[in-house]
Amino acid sequence: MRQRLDEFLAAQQDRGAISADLAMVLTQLACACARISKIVAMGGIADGLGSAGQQNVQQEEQKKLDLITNEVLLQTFADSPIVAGVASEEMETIEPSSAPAKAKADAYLLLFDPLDGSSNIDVNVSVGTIFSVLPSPAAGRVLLEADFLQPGVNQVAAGYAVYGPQSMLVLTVRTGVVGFTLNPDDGVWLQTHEAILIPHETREFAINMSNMRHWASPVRRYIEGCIAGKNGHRDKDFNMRWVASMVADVHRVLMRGGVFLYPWDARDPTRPGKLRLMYEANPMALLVEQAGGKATNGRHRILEIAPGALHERVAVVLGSTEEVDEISAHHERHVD
Ligand code: P6P
Repeated sequence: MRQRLDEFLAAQQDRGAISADLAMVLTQLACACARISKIVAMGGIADGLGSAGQQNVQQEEQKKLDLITNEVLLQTFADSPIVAGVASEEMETIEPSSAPAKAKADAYLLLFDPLDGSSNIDVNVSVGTIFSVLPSPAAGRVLLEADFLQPGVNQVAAGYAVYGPQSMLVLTVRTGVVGFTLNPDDGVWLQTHEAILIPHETREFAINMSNMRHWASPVRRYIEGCIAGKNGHRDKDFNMRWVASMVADVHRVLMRGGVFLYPWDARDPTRPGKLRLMYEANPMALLVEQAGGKATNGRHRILEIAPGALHERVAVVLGSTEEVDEISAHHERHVD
């Protein structure tokens, strides 16, 4: 009999790995993701496709489903006594809970990208919800945006729901990485993956090759080595994948290994990368490290980056340790 998510969370609570409040937050998150899975699956039937006709704080076109899914998560935690506030890719600033700030110090902060990869939604490619849970430092006082600016090592839980051929919830509470598959008949998340581990070696890289001429030389040299395969210094041939939906690409890395890169590029030299630190890179980096992989910005561990702003971007290199180390070596050899 497969374990349900609530049974997994109760077991983690019994072993002292998580608090009852954190178990409740993750249960509510999973319920919201099950609702989002149904909404996404309806696509054009419920008039959910297409543009919302407005931009988000990133100056990116918002899809209708970006707003719909953001609202599902907002409503879930709007008056939560245990989530002091939330932050979202789709909102300029934080949304404090309407419940009074807990006097005790065990409230949480929730950050999410409600529908990552939404540019794919209109062409029916897998998308997902990415979430990160931090401890709230605002016990008994008004919550501030600065309270969210914590390094990724502070995360007490992180994960994503990927809405693909199956809807899966992949989660860590810092005791390894586990996977649950949604039973669409009853909305129950059943454990289908225990102790997900990323192989240290891989032959598969994921990057948007159309940006090649814009990359810094360490990244270009690394990818040239992969493309050269057995004819070059790597002595093995590589395969390439790029879904252009981070949740789908990272899920593949967690399921079978690989290395995922979204590096800095010269299209906008002032931007360190395209992906956001707080609610894309940090949760994925915790999952990857908990699964035995590595996650850097090309040089430094993502989880140790001190955030300066809620929506700041970062270069991302994550996955099988051998490849992440190879990319770091290229950066060390290249003095900018
Ligand atoms: P590009 C989706 O828009 C996203 O934020 C990530 O999910 C994905 O990895 C990346 O952007 C794709 O970017 O430039 O290849 O379209």
